[in-house]
This record gives sequence, structure tokens and C-alpha cells, in this order.
Amino acid sequence: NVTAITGFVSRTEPDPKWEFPRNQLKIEQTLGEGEFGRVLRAQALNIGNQPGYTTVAVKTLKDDAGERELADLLSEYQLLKEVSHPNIIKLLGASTVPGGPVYLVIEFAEHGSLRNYLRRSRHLHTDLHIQTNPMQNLSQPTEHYDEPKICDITPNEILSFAWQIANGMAYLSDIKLVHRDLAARNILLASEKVCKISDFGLTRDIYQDDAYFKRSKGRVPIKWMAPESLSDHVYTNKSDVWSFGILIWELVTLGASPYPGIVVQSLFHLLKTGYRMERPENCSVILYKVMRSCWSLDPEKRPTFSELSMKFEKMLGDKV
Ligand code: ACK
Repeated sequence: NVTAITGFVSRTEPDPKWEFPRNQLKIEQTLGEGEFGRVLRAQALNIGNQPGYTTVAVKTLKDDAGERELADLLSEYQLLKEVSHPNIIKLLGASTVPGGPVYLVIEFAEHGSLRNYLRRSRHLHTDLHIQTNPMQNLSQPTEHYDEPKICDITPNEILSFAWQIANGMAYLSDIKLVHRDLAARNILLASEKVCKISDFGLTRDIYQDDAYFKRSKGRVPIKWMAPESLSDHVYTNKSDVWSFGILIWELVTLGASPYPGIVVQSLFHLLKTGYRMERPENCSVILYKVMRSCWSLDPEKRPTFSELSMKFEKMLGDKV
């Protein structure tokens, strides 16, 4: 009874509730692009209840995209209409009337993807707080750089990111949706450092990324996938929980690539025989236990997102 987010939706009649005129969008620049898709930054005139111009992100397809990619984009459109949660990216409108490209207009996240944000934060001369549990050593940068400050990150923020993402995922579980591509690259960071889950599986073919193993059916994020997804293509909220464990690892390592030095071809066998990533240097035992619980071979033994959310809430509370 759990519905995967992906699914075929053909180009249908424009939805008057969401349709937004293309000529009210002033495209400014490309934020990112992949094999078949592109994300643009634009100014939208009078979108929603907002008079004047609003900065937005526009998701669209490249010229060489096919029917499948169009179906995925429209499917994401249908899905985004239905979801509403502070930790899930918000749809503002869409331009689908024939005679131009399909545009999904979504809220603009000023800090971009969480993965890039985390990686940028490494190059700081920072004064992260000295902390105790649960993120014991995260605050001890070994090097100081003289570059201007790009972004700031504290151990508490890392926990807050994990908590926010768990909350968004708990909501998706409640409405019986499976994300299937949960990873730091698919979380956006909006103002006030609010995490927004995005890229609902549908766009996983779109972005060129080493994380995706090229397959005939598209690009598959092997290193984020649960063993049962790798072997049997089974995707559930519990396989999302496995990916969430990898995401916590990405958070703690400030955006490192998982399983360094391990080729994707050998991963499944390693996981089946009990191998798991070791505790990162700067990760507390408590937090490591949480990520390991997400990596139980038996999906039923993994925590639920609401349990994870409560866990992080407690860890955040303990720190204050
Ligand atoms: O880290 P980034 O700048 O943030 O690089 C990626 C790129 O587009 C490809 O996904 C950025 N991006 C995607 N959606 C949004 C959005 N809604 N707001 C701001 N940036 C976005 C992302």
C-alpha cells in the first residue's frame, strides 16, 4: 500500500489552480544542469499571493530529453501539488500550456543543495563551539583558512538538519510516499537554514552525478540504496531509512562521498556479509549508533522516521 513517487503521467490539461504564464517569468541564470534537465533561477511576477517579483527556481528539460523525462517531470508536478510540509520544497506554479517548455516553478532555496553547502563549510576559518556529546569532535577544525567566510556550520546545526529531514520524511511516510533518492544532494537549504527535501526520485535521471551508476533504466544511486533495493528493486519507507543513514554520514563528514575507495560493483556483497562504514572521526558514538540502526539488513529492524525524529529532538534537547 506504499506508493512510489515515480509513475507515468502524460502531459495533461493545464491545471488552472497552478498554471503560471511563461511570460511572467524572467529567467536569470542556470543553477545546475544534468543529462536531461536544468534548474534555472528566475524572477516570477505576481506569483501566488506575492505582488511584484519573487526569486524562484524553475525546473525544466533540455532539448534532448525524451518522453520518459517529461513524464517524470509531470509526475513530480502532480506529486508536489499534493504535499505540504515545512521541510519539503514548495511548488509555486507550473507552465504547461502547449507552445513552450514545461516549467515547474518552485521556491528558491538561497543556500542551494545541502551537499554543496556542507562542502563549502569545510573551507572556513571558523569558531565552531567546543562541544560535548553527541557530536564530540566536530568542532575541532585542524586548519584555518584566511578566505572570506562562505558559510557557517555548528554541530547543533548538523543535528538540526538531521532532525528536519527526519520530520519531512516522517510526513512522507505518513502519506505513504517513498522518496527513493534521499541524499544530501537532494536536500535544499533555504533561508534560516531550513532543510527542504526535493528531487522526488523523478529527477534522478536528470542530474549528472558520479553517485549514479549508469544503467539502461537511468542512473541509480547505488551507494545510498538499501540491500533489498539493490537485489530486488524493493523500495519502502524502510529503504528510505537506510538512505537516511547514509545522509547522516554525509552530514557528519561535511559532504564526503560514501564508501570511499569501494567500487559500486562490490558493495552489495560487502553489505550482505555485514560490512558497514566505520564511525567517522568526528562522529559521536550515539550518532553512529543511530546511523548503524538505519543500516540493519532486516528492514523491519530499522527505526521509523518518527522514531528518528524523536531521537534527534532528544539529542538536540540534551545539548542545550
Ligand atoms: O548546490 P546548488 O547550487 O543547488 O546546485 C544544485 C543545482 O541547482 C542542481 O540541482 C540548485 N537548485 C536546485 N533547486 C533549487 C532551488 N529550488 N533553489 C535554489 N537552488 C536550487 C542546487
